Amino acid sequence: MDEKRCILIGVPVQEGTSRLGCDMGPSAYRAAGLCGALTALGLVVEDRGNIAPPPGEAVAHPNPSVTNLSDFARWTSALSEAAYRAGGEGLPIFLGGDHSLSAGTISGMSRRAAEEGSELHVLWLDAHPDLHTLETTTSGNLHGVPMAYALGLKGFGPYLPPPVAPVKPRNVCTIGLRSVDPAERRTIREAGITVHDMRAIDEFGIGILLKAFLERVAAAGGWLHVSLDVDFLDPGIAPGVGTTVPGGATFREAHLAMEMLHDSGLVRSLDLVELNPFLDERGRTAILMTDLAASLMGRSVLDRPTRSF
Ligand code: Z70
Ligand code: MN
Ligand code: MN
Ligand code: MN
Repeated sequence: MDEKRCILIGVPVQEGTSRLGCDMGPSAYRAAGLCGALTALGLVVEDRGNIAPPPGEAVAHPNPSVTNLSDFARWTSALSEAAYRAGGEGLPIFLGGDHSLSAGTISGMSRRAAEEGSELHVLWLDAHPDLHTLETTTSGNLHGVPMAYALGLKGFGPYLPPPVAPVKPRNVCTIGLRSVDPAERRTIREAGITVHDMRAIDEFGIGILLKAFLERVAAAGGWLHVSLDVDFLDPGIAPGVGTTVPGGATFREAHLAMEMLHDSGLVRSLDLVELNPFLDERGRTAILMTDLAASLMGRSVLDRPTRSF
């Protein structure tokens, strides 16, 4: 893998949500200048444009709430393949699109890591754990299921093939949780993933929590995938998202996390998800997410441009 090569892949999926607008996410990142911000860091940036799933027929599920299952299955297989390929060529950044895309990106990156003799670790930055299965979801919005799929949990067959290399629960750390459904609570307990909710951030500080996880990834010689949901951030600074949950991460907490991720040298892939430009205010959420991605890729306070809205 070329360490300095960054591959942008637009993923205009919105079928995992009940609000329209996430399909404009990839355009908003491009308009916010993501490509130029990364190039300015000395990275070789290749924008592969947007990907599309193959066509297919609607599929019904015994759980009547489940919506757009066929879209989810087709996006997942297309993205899994795209991530597997790009993960062997550079550092892919997936420009969402709603969080359902992570079922594909994580399973593809996990397969790539396994093939190269490593284990994929996942840092999940989100207000939600997205740990529903097709059987437990009550909203039926499939952006609520990708982490469960990537873990290889039961409850997706026979509609999706299981991931080639399911992510091990001990390799997953979620930070920022503040909206968890009862079925997800059971899964967290039974599967044993690491969970740092907002209370833990307040009590210990995000730096301490993240440092402990990064040390574990490094000790395991692991690959790290970061999945950044806009709603990880406080809605006061990031209004451009369909599911705002009060009490999110601050500007400083989020930037610190990105800077520590950069300094760790462990990150192999990144999802930017749930940006809804239709709900944004003069592009400020797209710009903030772009700045966070640039921090993760190495921009430091000494070369951060001053931006005005
Ligand atoms: C809820 C559900 C969700 C993202 C909202 C919310 C899921 N647990 N995920 N926003 N990214 O509908 O299943
Ligand atoms: Mn999410
Ligand atoms: Mn969320
Ligand atoms: Mn740095």
